[in-house]
Amino acid sequence: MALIETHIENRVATITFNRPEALNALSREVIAAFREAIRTLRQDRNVSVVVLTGAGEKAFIAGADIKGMAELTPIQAAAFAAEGQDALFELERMPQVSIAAVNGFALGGGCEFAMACDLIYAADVAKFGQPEVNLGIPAGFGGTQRLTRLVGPMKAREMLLLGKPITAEKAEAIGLCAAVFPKDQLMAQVRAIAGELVEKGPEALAKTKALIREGMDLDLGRAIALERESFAVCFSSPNQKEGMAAFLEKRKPNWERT
Ligand code: DAK
Repeated sequence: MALIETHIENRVATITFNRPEALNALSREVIAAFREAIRTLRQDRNVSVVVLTGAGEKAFIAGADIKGMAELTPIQAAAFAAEGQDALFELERMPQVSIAAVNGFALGGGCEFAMACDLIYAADVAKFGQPEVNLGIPAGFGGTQRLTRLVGPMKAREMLLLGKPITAEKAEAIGLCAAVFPKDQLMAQVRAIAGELVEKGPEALAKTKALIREGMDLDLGRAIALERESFAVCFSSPNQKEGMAAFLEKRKPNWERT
């Protein structure tokens, strides 16, 4: 059975982390298979949205594989952290919009994989957490940085220093996920949201997601300048003409997918 399963339907690719017996923990092999999957998908012009979810009843991803990490040397730990961090940069930089459908535990590396997605939706039973301090290590796949940017330093410190998981409801309240759905409705709701995204202008989506990510690391003046540039570049795209013509002609746009 493959560690990562990819299924494409209606322009939506669903990547399932498929190690339910270990609560989908991230071994080196899983991370390598995941990178391979997103490298293939990023070039697939038939895919507009990428959904990440976990196999089994209990977990999205319960973290990096603790058994695999236990005996790492510092040099191996640096290589492992780099593999995870690079995978998440690649995920963030995909032109397609990514959605984490958090169906259960999203702990440690699992919470970090979700946070590298553009949108996070959670089942009501899901738990989010950065419990690494309980294992004697800090978060290693960008958690100290992405969580702080998403929820602010106080709530991030609470999660990262105390290491206690929070409920999906609390995650929504602090801005760690966009919405919570009953567990049995999560995938249907996420597919409906993905279906809405598929209808939007492709360059507009890619530029909007990149502007939000890149802008967060810039001062406001530079970020606004970047926005101006992207806005102008869109006017060289046939899809800007098509989107506006469709509005004026009261019809649905017929996007060009390149
Ligand atoms: N790794 C490996 N196996 C795991 C696992 C994990 N993260 N989480 C669960 N499993 C395995 C369990 O060992 C168990 O396997 P068997 O004993 O059946 O062989 C199976 O999944 C089912 O788990 P449980 O029996 O424990 O299930 P429960 O429902 O009782 O508990 C739980 C569910 C999620 C509360 C519990 O499994 C748990 O606490 N899991 C560990 C969660 C955790 O601590 N996650 C954070 C992992 S650390 C870095 C790079 C990366 C990172 C840090 C630094 N650098 C290199 C700097 C990232 C770190 C992490 O993500």
